[in-house]
Amino acid sequence: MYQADTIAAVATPPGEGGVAVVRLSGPDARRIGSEILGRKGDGWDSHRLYHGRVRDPARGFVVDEVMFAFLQQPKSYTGEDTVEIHCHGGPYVVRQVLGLVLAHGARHAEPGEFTKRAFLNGRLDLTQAEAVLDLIRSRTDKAANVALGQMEGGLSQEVRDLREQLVDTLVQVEAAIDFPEEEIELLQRAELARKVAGVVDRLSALIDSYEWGRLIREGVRVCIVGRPNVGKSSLMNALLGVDRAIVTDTPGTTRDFIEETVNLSGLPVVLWDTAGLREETEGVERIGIDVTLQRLAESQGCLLVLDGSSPLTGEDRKVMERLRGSQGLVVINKNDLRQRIDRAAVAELLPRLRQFEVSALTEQGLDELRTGLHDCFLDSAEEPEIVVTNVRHKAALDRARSSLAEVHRAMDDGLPPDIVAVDLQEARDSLEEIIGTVTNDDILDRIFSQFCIGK
Ligand SMILES: Nc1nc2c(ncn2[C@@H]2O[C@H](COP(=O)(O)OP(=O)(O)OP(=O)(O)O)[C@@H](O)[C@H]2O)c(=O)[nH]1
Ligand SMILES: [Mg+2]
Repeated sequence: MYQADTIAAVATPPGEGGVAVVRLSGPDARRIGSEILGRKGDGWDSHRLYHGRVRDPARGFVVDEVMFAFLQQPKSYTGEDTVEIHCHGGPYVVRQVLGLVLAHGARHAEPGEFTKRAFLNGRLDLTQAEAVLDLIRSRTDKAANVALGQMEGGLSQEVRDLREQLVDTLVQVEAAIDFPEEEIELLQRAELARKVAGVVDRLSALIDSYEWGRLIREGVRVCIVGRPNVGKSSLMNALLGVDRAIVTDTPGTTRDFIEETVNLSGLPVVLWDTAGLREETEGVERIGIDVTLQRLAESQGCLLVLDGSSPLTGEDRKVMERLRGSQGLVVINKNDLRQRIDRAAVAELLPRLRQFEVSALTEQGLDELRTGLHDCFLDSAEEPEIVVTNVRHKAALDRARSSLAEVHRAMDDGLPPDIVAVDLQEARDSLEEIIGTVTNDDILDRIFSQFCIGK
């Protein structure tokens, strides 16, 4: 499948450190190791750490005093004979050791080539190999947990299960092709349709988890909007727990937008405080309002702030008209004062947005608002059991689901079994692409080139 030569690279990051690891993998790993370590490699126990000296046999001097291990195939990361040399972590030493290894016949590894070999040797499937990269790149607990779950095979197992089900179904459909006189019976059709629907449900859960994962990684952008002086900046400060935005009783205080992130039960929310919206203003305030409108267009949701102590104004209504069709919440602020707002009128103008009564001043109602905001974007607080984070997986799952929609249509229309079979095969192929049972070199190159050298 690939050229079984011996590759080598430095597995640790560049620069100075306590230890650096030079790793070799392939059929000559043991020979090269024993040549530069000046020892007979035949007697090495696998998975044992030895003490030794790396020598340059040509020049006859010691390059470094090291620890090294021999990992006999197939019980190594790559599934091949592997030698790991732990040398002192200075650039000069590392260069010397790697230089010797290469001079003795190893080839310098390409980015991700060790992991690629692990995949090609069946040590990992494709989703697990990709999870290695995700784990290396993780920046938060949640991201690391998701990557670990995928590395341990959570996603692969689910995809394999679904594939099995499709293969079972395919067997039945193909039997109907081979024995046309026994066309798929009506009863059997219903049974097949039920099975396909079950697979579609589970595919949909995986596809939905992608959105969840994306939200957890990237957060949502929420724009705080409203007419001047309703308390947008006060609300921003209250949600952040610090006085970040300037608050005064002069309408038109906020001119530029302010961005800060709050963490709502694991959901990062990027809040934008903006200039109050009103018509017929000029100068700096007008520019601020234009910025608000632009931010509003770029946000994924809004917090519309209204002043509960005042009846709705024409300006409030204009803002509400802009928000028709937006996702978000209505915040009726200043509920520490006597309330004069007509909530029913607000509900009539923005029926889809839930209303929350708060006081940015006394912080009353803020916890409910936080929960409401969280639920508005992550309707179930439940973390999906398996989270799809990779866009390649998501695309393949989407393709599998559309093929199954075709299967349904074909069965409903009573089309012949060979047509049903083609769509089922397509769905199966899409699932196999995810785990890498069928794949092509382009995809592999694209995946593994994202890795660092030495992994
Ligand atoms: N009583 C009371 N006053 C509040 C509350 N929230 C804000 N205010 C007051 O309302 C005034 C305006 O508050 P801001 O937060 O600056 O209002 P804004 O919507 O950001 O105003 P612009 O930036 O001008 O659009 C200030 O005097 C605040 O102290 C509240 O919950 N209760
Ligand atoms: Mg303000």
